[in-house]
Amino acid sequence: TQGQVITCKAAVAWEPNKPLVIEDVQVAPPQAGEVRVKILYTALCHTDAYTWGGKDPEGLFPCILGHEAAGIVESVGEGVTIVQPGDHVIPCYQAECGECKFCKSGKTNLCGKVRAATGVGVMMSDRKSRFSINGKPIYHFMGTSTFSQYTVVHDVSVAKIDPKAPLEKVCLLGCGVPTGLGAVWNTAKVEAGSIVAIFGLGTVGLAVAEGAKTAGASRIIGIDIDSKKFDTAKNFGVTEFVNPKDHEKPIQQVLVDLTDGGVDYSFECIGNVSVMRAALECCHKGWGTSVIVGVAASGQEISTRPFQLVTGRVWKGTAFGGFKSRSQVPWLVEKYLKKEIKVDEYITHTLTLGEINKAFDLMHEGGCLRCVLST
Ligand code: NAD
Ligand code: AHE
Ligand code: ZN
Ligand code: ZN
Repeated sequence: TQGQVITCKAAVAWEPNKPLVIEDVQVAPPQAGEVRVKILYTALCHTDAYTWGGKDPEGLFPCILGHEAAGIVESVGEGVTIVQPGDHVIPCYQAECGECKFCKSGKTNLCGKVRAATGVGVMMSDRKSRFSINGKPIYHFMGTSTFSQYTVVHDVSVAKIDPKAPLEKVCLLGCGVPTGLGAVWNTAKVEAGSIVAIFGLGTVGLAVAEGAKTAGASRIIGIDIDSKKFDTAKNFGVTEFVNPKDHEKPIQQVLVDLTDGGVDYSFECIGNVSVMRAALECCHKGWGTSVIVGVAASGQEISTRPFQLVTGRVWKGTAFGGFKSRSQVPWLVEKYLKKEIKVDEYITHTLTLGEINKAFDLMHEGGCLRCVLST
């Protein structure tokens, strides 16, 4: 198949909110600096639902969504040395080139090399898509487009992993789990003994709990409007549960009262701007730090009284938990193989690519964390 167009099945999002359609899609060969990957397993993340729902200013249609996956390199374009056919890989929506201003700064995991193209659904070299249906281009998404049996990614957007790792599990290390763990370890740098509050107990929030537990947090308070979330959350390290619906007072006040003045660290893992405000305002005066992890809809803005920051609270955000993708995803895979981090526990459902619309429906049900699709 090397050098040839591959026709395969992919789930195409033709329009926002319209069911995805499994189509025969032509996937062009990888050009210089590109890699064609046979995707074997892909999970759904809330961000896919967000873009599909028309809430993403970068969402273009028709497109192939998906960004939490694992597969095997099928072929590589000219000049690619990072991987070779047969390598087991995890596509990385946050690239790592090692050479750009961002990568060299040592201050961020963001990479600037291909971001201009991945934000507009095309490849960097010619600003074109490698996906088409009978000649009509279909946009890429997040530089990954994993809801397809084959995809083309930039070589800086692919992490080579240990072939011993089960791809049907480690596909989760493409987004949600690292995001939560890294929000704690890299972005907040939570110290032992800290009081932590987590808003939203989906996969990302639970991974924050797991990260906080390993960091030695003394109290891990989980906040969710769905009380059923607490049972599962306990297994990930949440020690106390608060449902805002059980309280008359604003949730930030409830937390301040529970914690003698506020928490040391809070994490917003929902994408709701009023909750982001509450998450900042439940932080302790003088040092409390709040990390925004959730992705808010187009047009939404955050606000608070500046006095909150003047009096020492810190507002931060995180992308992919601050992990440098190509160098650290393989390390996370090793940690999973050594049983130092959970992955299997987040997988509540398994379906096939053909059942993807059912998988989107499941995301709105409280009992679903991650649904892994086999392609
Ligand atoms: P999810 O839908 O599984 O979890 C969200 C949880 O929030 C659910 O348990 C829900 O019951 C709860 N919730 C909703 N409204 C609430 C409210 N008002 N108060 C309290 N709880 C509430 O989603 P997920 O896959 O875990 O993703 C969480 C968020 O993180 C999404 O916005 C996603 O787009 C974002 N995300 C960001 C990054 C990043 O790099 N920054 C990476 C992955 C996901
Ligand atoms: N396209 C949206 C923003 C989406 C967003 O913030 N994405 C997160 C990852 S979510 C993964 O589930 C991220 O890492 N952003 C950094 C980046 O480089 O995209 C918008 O509002 O335009
Ligand atoms: Zn995601
Ligand atoms: Zn870079």
